[in-house]
Formats: sequence, structure tokens, C-alpha cells
Amino acid sequence: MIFLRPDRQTVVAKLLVCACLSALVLVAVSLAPISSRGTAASSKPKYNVIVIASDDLRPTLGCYGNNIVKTPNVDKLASQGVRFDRAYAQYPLCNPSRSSLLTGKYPTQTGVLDNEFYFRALHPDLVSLPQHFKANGYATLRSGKIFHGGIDDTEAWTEGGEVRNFTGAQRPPSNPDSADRTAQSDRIVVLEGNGESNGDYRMATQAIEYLEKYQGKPFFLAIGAVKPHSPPAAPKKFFDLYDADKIPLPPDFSSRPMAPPGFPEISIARRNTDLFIGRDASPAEAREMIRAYYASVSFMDEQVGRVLDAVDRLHLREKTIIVFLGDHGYHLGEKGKWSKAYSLFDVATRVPFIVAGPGIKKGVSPRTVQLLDLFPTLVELCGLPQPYELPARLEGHNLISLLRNPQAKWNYPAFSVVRYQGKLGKSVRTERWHYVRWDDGKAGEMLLDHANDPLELKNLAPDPAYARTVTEMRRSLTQIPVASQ
Ligand SMILES: [Ca+2]
Repeated sequence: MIFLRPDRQTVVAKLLVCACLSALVLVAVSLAPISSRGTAASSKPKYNVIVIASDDLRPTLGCYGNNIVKTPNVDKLASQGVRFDRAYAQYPLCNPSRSSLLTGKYPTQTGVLDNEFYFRALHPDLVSLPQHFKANGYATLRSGKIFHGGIDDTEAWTEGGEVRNFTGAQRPPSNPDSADRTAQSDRIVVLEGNGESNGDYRMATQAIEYLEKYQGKPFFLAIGAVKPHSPPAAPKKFFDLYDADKIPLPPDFSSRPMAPPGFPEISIARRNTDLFIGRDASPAEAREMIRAYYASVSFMDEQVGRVLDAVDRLHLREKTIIVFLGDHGYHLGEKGKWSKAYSLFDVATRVPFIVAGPGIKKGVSPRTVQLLDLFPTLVELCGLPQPYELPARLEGHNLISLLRNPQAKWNYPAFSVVRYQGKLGKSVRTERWHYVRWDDGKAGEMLLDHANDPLELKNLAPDPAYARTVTEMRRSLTQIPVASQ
């Protein structure tokens, strides 16, 4: 016990009170909502931003080397900026992927690992991308699917916010395998006319109206196409672009989903969740379904073209950064699978990712990048403050060096995670290697060599010749944060 003279006790007491008040202020600041992280009112935003997301779009695009699908508008955008050839989603499902990229946090940090949870109810301190732009003087405009349907970050938008249809963190449970839901998803839809009745057509019309209305102000416009998400839908003219008989099936096609020999059983879920749900796919049906996916992609591409035409008509191109991305990958019959859910194969996590705009080079980057890199990149390009107070921070890395030189040195791998049957799978991708580990190895692991096996047909993890690579890749998985921070 320490005894102090009465006068010193008073001084110490005062100091303690001051220290406590200071700590309280610090805590209050660190917990404060993003509105406190805006720029001074006098600072002028540099650029407009348009982010275009396409739902369940893998890099099945002309600019990514697919020589069958017709996507002239996205191809043109790619030719005007940097196309990332190895870009990865952090989770192969809508809500977890979007909640991650739109808050700058890994799914293991947001806690959103399915399509039912609302990130802000779980973590009120998370800052969303549109919220941050709104706090910094931008008009934030939403058209179409940006956050997951029904789980919008409503207040982040100046216009277009969708009222959440539930309170609390989790929406009321529904049965994803119900007959109604299956019938709605697992079909092919031919639209009338130019697709005017479809939400994606209306999405583009709304986006064009926003551009006309806000052209004189700094704006952040997010446009979310729902296609090619199931059910594939497009006007007849887009189906007519493709001959199903000439569409090749993947070499590892099978009539139902199954882990190939040599791969962990957990690596492919036994039941599809989007197409061919609970039923086998014949080769002829599979070709028809791929044709419908292609038609749906071309329909989406036309809507992108309508918006980009308006950008040019309004002379906004020179002051607008334009991003195009898919929210995760998709199996189109690879390993018998017709969806993305629960898969950490390359085809389920690799996405199209294009960034174009003032000062950005034209080219193709082979570096491994993540959708998580988008938030810090836009913050940097637009000169905004960081959205989080240290020690909290945006995950991912700003891509400025690659936007200036797509071949620049880059030392970051790409990470993805998924939870299936209560087990966590973790994936790390370098330019050559892809390693996946399930439940800390208890449910298996796989190592794929993209220099020799780009379709991921052979699991090298059990081969002692690759033990050193497995060890190195396993070690890098520890970089994935495991909890909110
Ligand atoms: Ca999706």
C-alpha cells in the first residue's frame, strides 16, 4: 500500500479523473459512427465513382478470353483500364462476399458467413463504402443489388436505399430447399422485347436517371445487376447468339456434384443450390444451361452499355472512376456443380475485376488481388480519410501501384473462406499455387498447381514431393484475421 500526503492525494485524484475522462473521450471517438470521419466541408471531392457489380458472374467475358460469349460493353471498358486477371472474392456467396468488400473486412471479421445476417447489427462499428463516401460529401446512389437483397445498408444511400424487411441481426429463417424456391431458381427464362420487364433493365434506367440528376455533383453510384444469377434470363435475341451444340462442357463435367478422386469429400457439396437442384444434368441439358448463362451475361452486358453510353453522353468520363466486378465465381458443370455455394475451387472464387478512369493505365494485371482491395483503392484515389480509427483499419491493399503499372511488384496473396457443415475452409492463392485447408486439416486439404493444372484436376497435397509448398501455403493462411478487430 502506498501512502501519500493529503495534498498529493488530491493531485493524484484529479489526475485520475482527467485520465478517466480522456479515456472515455477516446473510447467515444473510436466507437463514433462514420459521420465523424468526414472531410472538412471545404475539401472538394476529386472524382465521381461508379461501381458496377454483376451477381454470380465468373470471368465468362470476351475480355477474359472466352471466345464464345458476347460482351462488347464490358470488353470495351476493360480496354480502357486495368483488367485484373487473378482477382478473388473473399467468400463464394452473395451476402458474405458483399458484406466483406463493402466494409473492408474479411468475412471472419464481419461474422457474416451466410445470406441471413446483417453486418451492422452484428458489428455497429463497421463502416460501409457508400456510408464513407456519403460522410465525405458525395451523393451516394444505389440502383439494383449492392448489399444482399433485403439486407441493405439503408442509411448509407442518399437515394435508393431499400428498407430492411426485418429487425435485428438475422432475418426470419426460410427453407432454401423449398419446392417454390427451387422452382423459381432452377429454370431458364426468355424475356419479352429488350427485357424491359426485368429488374436489370430497370436498374440501368434508374442509374441513367441518377447520372442525369447528379451530373453536376460529386457522386458515388453503385449499380448492381442481378444477372447472371439464377434463373438465367434474357431476351430471345441473346439466346440466338449461341448454339448450344457448339458449347463445350468442362473436362471434369459430371451429371451430379461430387468431389473428384483424390480431393477432400467436403470440397464439393453434394447438392446444388442454384441450378440442377436435386436433379442430374445430362450433357445436352448442361449445354442448354450454359447457353442460358451466356445469354444472361450478354443481357447484363447490354445494360452496362446503356449506362456507360450515358456517362459519355454527359461528358462524365474524364472525372469518373468506373469499376466493374463480379461478387464471386460460379461452377458451370465443373466437378458436376451448378452454383458457387461452399466451393473454394478457383472457379467459385475468381471474379472479373476492372478499374478504369482518369490517370489509370490500360493493361492486364496478373497479380493476385482481392475484392477487399476495392475500398482502400477508392479511398486513396478519391483522397478520402481512412474510415476506421487505428488500430482498426481497412483490410486489403490499395491498388494504386498496379493501376499505374499493371505489372508492378506485388507481394500479397488472395484469401477466401467458406463455412460448410459447421467447418471453416480457408483458401490462399498466389500467382502459381492454390491451397485450401478444411477445418484445420481435419477435413482435408488440397494443393493445385496453376502452372500445370489451370482447371484444378489434380490434388497435389498428399504428394510428399510438394510438402514444402504445402507448409508454406498453410503458414500464410494464418494471415486471415479470425475475429472482429
Ligand atoms: Ca452472388
